[in-house]
Amino acid sequence: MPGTITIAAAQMGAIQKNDTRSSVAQRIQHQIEKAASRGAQLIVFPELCLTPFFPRWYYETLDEADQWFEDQWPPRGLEAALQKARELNIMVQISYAEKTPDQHRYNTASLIFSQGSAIMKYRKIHLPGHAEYIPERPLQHLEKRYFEIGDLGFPVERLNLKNVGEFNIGMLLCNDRRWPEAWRVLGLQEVDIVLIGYNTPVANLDVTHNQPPHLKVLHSNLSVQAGCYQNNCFGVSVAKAGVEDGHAMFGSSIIVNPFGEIIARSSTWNDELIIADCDLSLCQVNRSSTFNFEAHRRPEHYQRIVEQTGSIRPKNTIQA
Ligand code: CDV
Repeated sequence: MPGTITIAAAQMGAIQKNDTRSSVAQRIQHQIEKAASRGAQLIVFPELCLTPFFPRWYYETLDEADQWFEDQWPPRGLEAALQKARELNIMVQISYAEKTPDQHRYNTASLIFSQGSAIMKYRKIHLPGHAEYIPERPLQHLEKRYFEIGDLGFPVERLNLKNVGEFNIGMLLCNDRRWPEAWRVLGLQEVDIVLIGYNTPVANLDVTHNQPPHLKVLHSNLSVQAGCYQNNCFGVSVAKAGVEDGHAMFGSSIIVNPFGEIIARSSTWNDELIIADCDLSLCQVNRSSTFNFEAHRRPEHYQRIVEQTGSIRPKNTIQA
């Protein structure tokens, strides 16, 4: 049975268009040092933590958007921060726009193990928004233009960490957290900790319905709390927050336990560290009772989940 791991969620305030990479790298290094000094063994940064959330801007060609992509490892300017993490023996998850040597572009998260040599990678699967400029939208969300759908599935790796023991870790990125299928694929691999970075605007993306900001936070928390409870895992859900290029993002980073309870939450829209001691033995409680998948799941009745994408209403109407 694994023990307790101390995890830091490093919420980041806005990154503006003109911010230099070295200033962003310094912010990241500062949080790594602070987290390590508070005993954290793992620190998690938000989605696209090296750049502004550039999919809100329309570029006619992909080449023009390439200024926001990383085509090398480690990403430009991060060498010192990652070296510091190695010295401090802390695992780091960063997320960034990735351009591969064969010209594929992904919205990617990488977990760098404490020894610094090995990484685990996830490429975002649920890409929200649209691929073309839509003039009537108050805010563009062009992830479908700039990124391909992740090609790695939802991987879970088994790690062995000194003083903690063996545990299983997986990742999601932003919109993925709203999809129960993504969580369940991780849950079916006995994931103990799910790392999630996000950029979620306060403004409405749906022009047909005006959702008040408090619902945005509710839906974000609801998704992570349900995902953790139903899949017996901790969730570390980390925001890019604050006003970026005039657009507010609601922040509200949280760490959630396997009972669905929020055990740490951010209170600002700035760079802010929240830390929790996560007792991984708690993952076994419902894994061996309410959510013992082997005993209780009925996959023979779940075909629609994998065979169908859109919803289909019943054929016949009953006069009631
Ligand atoms: N970066 C994201 O994936 N953001 C979405 C927005 C578009 C709603 C999210 O689900 O938070």
